[in-house]
Amino acid sequence: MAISLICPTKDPDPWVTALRQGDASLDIRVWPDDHPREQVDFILTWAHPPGVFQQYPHLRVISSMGAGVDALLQDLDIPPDVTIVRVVDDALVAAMETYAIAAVMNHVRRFSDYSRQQQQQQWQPLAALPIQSTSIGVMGLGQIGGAIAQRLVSLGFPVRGWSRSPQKLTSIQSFHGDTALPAFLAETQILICVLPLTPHTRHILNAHTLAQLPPGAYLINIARGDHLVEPELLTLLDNGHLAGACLDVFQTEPLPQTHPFWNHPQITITPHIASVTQPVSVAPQIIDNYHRLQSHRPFLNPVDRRQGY
Ligand code: OXD
Repeated sequence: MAISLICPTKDPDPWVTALRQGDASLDIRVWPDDHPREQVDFILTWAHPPGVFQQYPHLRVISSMGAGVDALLQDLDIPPDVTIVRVVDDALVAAMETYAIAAVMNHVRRFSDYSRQQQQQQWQPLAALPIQSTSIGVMGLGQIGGAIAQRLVSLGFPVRGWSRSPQKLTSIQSFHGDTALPAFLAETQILICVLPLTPHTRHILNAHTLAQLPPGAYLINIARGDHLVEPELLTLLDNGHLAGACLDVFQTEPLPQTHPFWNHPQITITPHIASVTQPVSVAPQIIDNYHRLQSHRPFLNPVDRRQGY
């Protein structure tokens, strides 16, 4: 049986190399090259064209190249008996942590303000936000959100977390469920979104929820563009309720040239780089899952399709 790589927005070569280094006997094919689709039982994918999996009659497992599986779960053509697995990777978590810390520190030490001042050749010291009293709220307390929250605690920030189901994390004030969301937001001065994208969390960052943050709050979104209602963020920035936002993810990527975020003075944009999965780092778990399929053993990191992560 064979593995097919379907990743139209990524270069497949480093993936093929990493997989072959891990197991030289693997039969690896790259979509859309001509290959017998009926021999493929395992697909490794990112940003797949909708409907493409229907070409594979003997498909058994789809592995995401990244932590997020929202694009796969939105594809209603994937038969229910096909298992979806994702990668869980310490390097990926560490990259998300450093991005979150950089975005938080950029805000509390006013680097965006200084960058604006530099353009005006303005020498004007500004007060930094005090770490001990700037409360950070992390939305999503899974592996990534939990690690980010703990790192921010270790830097001295008061940290609170919100998740769908109850989570207990040392030194983090935890909230869960819809009813606790207003209390969580009310005292969050820097909001970091790392939620999985599900029907429940789509558009969770909207005018109603963002207005519940205290005046002068700051938003960091490193989850998915569809968590945020983009025009409503602009309203909250332009009416002065929010101080700014740092966004790594967008409803449309790459961000269209005409998008109003590009020139907004209070928005920092990065091109979906908070974490980029390294093939060599995750190839062993992908190969392991491929062997588990062949030997009918339980998979690593299977996705619960009902929960959405
Ligand atoms: C991921 C991503 O989900 O890169 O891994 O967004």
